[in-house]
Amino acid sequence: MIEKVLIANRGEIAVRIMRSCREMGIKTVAVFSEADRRALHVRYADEAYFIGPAPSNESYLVVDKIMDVAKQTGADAIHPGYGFLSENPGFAKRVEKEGLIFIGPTADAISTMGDKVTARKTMIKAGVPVVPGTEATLESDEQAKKTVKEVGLPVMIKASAGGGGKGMRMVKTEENIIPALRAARSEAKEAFGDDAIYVEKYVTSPHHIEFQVLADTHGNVIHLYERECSVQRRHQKVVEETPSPLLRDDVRQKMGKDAVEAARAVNYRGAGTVEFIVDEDQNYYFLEMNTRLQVEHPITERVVGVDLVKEQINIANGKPLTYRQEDLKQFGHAIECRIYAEDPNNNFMPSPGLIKHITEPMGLGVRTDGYVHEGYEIPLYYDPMISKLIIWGSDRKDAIGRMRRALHEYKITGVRTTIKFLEKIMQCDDFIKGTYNTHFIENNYEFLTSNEDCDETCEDLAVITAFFDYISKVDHMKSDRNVTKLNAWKEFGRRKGVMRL
Ligand code: MV4
Repeated sequence: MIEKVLIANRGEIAVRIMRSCREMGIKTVAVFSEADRRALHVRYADEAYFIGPAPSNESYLVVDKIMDVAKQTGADAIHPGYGFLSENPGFAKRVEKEGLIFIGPTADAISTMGDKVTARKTMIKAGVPVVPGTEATLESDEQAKKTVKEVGLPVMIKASAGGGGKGMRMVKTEENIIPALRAARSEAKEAFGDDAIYVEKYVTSPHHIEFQVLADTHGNVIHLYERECSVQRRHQKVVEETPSPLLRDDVRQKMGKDAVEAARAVNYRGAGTVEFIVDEDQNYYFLEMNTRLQVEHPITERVVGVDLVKEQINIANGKPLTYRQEDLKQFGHAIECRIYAEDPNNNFMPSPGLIKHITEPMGLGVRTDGYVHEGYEIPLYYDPMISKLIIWGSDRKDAIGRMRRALHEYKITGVRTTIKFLEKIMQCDDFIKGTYNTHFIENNYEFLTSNEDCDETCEDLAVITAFFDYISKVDHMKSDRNVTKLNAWKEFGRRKGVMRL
């Protein structure tokens, strides 16, 4: 039985994993880089060890260093979180070779799903629908041209080693086939050291809908329903929700069964996500499988009522799943907003730096998974995500209302954030109607970024707001004079249209 887990990650997900470990009475070991000495995951863990300089290829990605800490601390398992080493089959293999438990799938399942052409072949064999296209990689230019014509324009040319939109080219016209193929090849070679390319029919105005699955080592596989992830910007998810607002229930049931089949086809173990692309008529096609815990997993936890990290650990302990498919229902509605240290008014430039003030939302139906605090400096070396705001409501309308309220309460100063941008999304007709697809952000860009008040003045006023928030909480400062002052500031802020008290 697992008694001590090393978490080979940082940030909110490291803390998230440690929380479940603590609830289960499992000891935790953190690893940290130079940039993370003061980070929350270091303080939260029972033990923490330094593993090197800030760049992740000198710390969080160095397998030898992580294995050394695991062995020296007597950890019996390693949880990789997401990103970093989580989908590295060599790492999974190494952990098991050294007699430790990898909290995740087998190296074989990671490899099969990591190679998109192999994954497609495996799905075709398992009877899971894939986007019409090639079963093999494209070889010569002549063969590529012929294949594209068979599939029919427009097409997507994709890198087999890719995924998440990397090494992908859309082709609309015949004369673009060869240039797109060359571009995708060299990009893939550069990024993955593998220039294998395949082709799929282009699906117009698609939805991205993914299914959460859990598989134990006794042959039980279940799905925990879907997450609608169509609100994306440059292949980075911004908002996710469950249930999907437009998925028909008959389609949902079939997709769930196919997600389970996809997992079975690779002898899956642990938590995984099967991504589908869904067209306007709700035809769905397997796109890829993510063989890890995902950023957006909390919305599933909330609506289905399952702690996914606990399930991962139970599975790693060789226990059977705690739930049967027929026990699982979707209850209410959950939405996640990702809060990034990025500037929406400057093309989402990362905005690392010192957090001067932070007030996080609280109350009924609110969960924040984060790791920053006042005085913390967001390093520029890693993903700029600050936190995830996860809201539950009895239905979608209730959840949107609560998300707007929670975003209104959320105050961060010192760095630029995407909070106001997210508030705009929650006010956007296309989002409220629930009819949006993957083009949502580009289709509504003007509306979503029309925030004249995200400048220095706003920043100053937010600090003042935070100050008055504070004095209104402290009893001895609640003199009549201060209340009058507070109201004057509120009025000033309202007139400028920036005060959010
Ligand atoms: C596609 C597609 C249309 N047709 N494949 C983007 C990320 C990667 N996982 C696959 N992606 C796409 N593949 C075919 N055959 C459109 C996209 C796509 C997309 C998919 C999901 C969410 C957002 C997206 C944004 C642009 C393109």
